Amino acid sequence: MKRILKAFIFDLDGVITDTAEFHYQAWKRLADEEGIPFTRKDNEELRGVSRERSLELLLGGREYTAEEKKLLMERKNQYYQELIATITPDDLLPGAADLIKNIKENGYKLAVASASKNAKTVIKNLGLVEAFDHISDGYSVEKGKPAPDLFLFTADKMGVLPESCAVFEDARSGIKAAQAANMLAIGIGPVDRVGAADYVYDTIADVDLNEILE
Ligand code: B16
Ligand code: MG
Repeated sequence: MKRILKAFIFDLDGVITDTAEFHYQAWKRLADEEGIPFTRKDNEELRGVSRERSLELLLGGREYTAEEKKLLMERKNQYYQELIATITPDDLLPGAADLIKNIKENGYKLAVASASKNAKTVIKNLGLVEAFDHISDGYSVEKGKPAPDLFLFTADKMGVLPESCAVFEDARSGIKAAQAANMLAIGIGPVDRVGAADYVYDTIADVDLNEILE
């Protein structure tokens, strides 16, 4: 059955702006201070997943108490917030602003669904607060990606059925979440990361809206 799209949901980090790099730098600073090996390749697995889960992946089974883990997450978040304070509209990924404008002008609803508790600050610094009908963030639902909850919550807020939504995602966990929500999944990035999506584009600038809407 042909899907009739009514809304587009954007992931934030790695789709609209490259905060994935800032997350990496903040985790790397923490990992270096703790003497834990952590590479850019390791960071790929942290894309789209919550801060708690990211820390578990970074610690890789090393023993820390719950209180120590809480402090480590606070420290990482402080480093991350120092980095995102420098964000301006110039930090939009090439093609993101045009795609958002194009979708809006064609009468579709638009939302952001990010796992990040810092999403609203990033969107404000990018100058995009007015661009979206709804913004879901790391405070919106209990269960993060790959669970479908964040995307289902976002569709509900827009008053649109899940099957009428398409999701732009750069993370494997995000593609899984979109598909679990019965939404059209559009992967942004390499095939080995987002190849399970219904459409795959290398970058947001390569997205062909006509192809998706055909
Ligand atoms: P925070 P997204 C995700 O955002 C990031 O991709 C992921 O790396 C990060 O751990 C997560 O947000 C939580 O972020 O620590 O700021 O709450 O890709 O879903 O927009
Ligand atoms: Mg992302």
